[in-house]
Amino acid sequence: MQIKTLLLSSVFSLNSFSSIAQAQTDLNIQPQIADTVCAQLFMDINYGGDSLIAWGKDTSNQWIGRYFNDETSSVLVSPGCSITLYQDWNFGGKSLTLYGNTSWIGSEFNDETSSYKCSCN
Ligand SMILES: [Ca+2]
Repeated sequence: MQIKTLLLSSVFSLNSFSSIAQAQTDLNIQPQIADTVCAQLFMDINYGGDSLIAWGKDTSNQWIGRYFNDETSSVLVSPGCSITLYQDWNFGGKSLTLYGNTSWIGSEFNDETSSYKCSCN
């Protein structure tokens, strides 16, 4: 229970990609946590490059981490889910809400995301 709480609250607060990868590995042995993918953020257009998964039906990340900061260019959004991307950490600055898969988030928001909120029906 302690591990589940820790993963849910901190997996996207981790600063390095290696830490994120480790957390995702840990999630693989907790299938009840990994059941819902709210969205998947990609560094490149057309869902290319390294990606970051937003696990859970209602999740937020006030700091996307140094590795992913100002990198997001495309996003897969699970059916029934939506994600709001924020330009600054702690949900600050401009925002952009996506309601479905978005192969290119547009020049205005490209490489700008520093935090996000994601939820599913
Ligand atoms: Ca990018």
